[in-house]
Amino acid sequence: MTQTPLVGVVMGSKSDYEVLQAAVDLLKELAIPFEARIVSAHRTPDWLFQYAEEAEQRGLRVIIAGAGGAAHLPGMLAAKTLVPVLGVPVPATMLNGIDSLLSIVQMPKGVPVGTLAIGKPGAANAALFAAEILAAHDADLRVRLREWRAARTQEVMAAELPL
Ligand code: RP5
Repeated sequence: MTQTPLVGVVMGSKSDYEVLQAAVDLLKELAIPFEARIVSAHRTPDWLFQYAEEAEQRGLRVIIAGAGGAAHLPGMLAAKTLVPVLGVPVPATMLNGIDSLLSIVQMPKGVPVGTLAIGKPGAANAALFAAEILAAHDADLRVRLREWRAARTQEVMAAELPL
């Protein structure tokens, strides 16, 4: 993408990309400028702080953060920036994402993280949520979102059961 990114997609590990790709695919489909980075809360904490501190001045309007296990990445980012953070729980351990979901959703009062569903559905919805946030000030994007929804409606209306 050559335009200034509006959405930052970050993940704790390269292994999370299998899930976060669902967000990236939708951002591409909706023609929303984005960037994607690996930012680990416990392995690259200084980079996490730098990313969060620079996010607003670089023009990011939403951050989508996915992580597995003790998933502190979204909460730590939210603690360091006023850019809205959407958290995507990644199923990465024996607990299949329940650990990540609870880590992300149970932010103490004062530092919100908008938490989505576990895995790819959550990643896709994070991108759609980001698009809705941006569409509040972007009439063209609102049209693209309406068309995207209409296409999903048409898929259901056209579906036939294998009776
Ligand atoms: C978390 O640990 C990451 O977000 C990932 O979901 C999980 C496993 O990371 P790797 O061991 O695959 O690098 O920090």
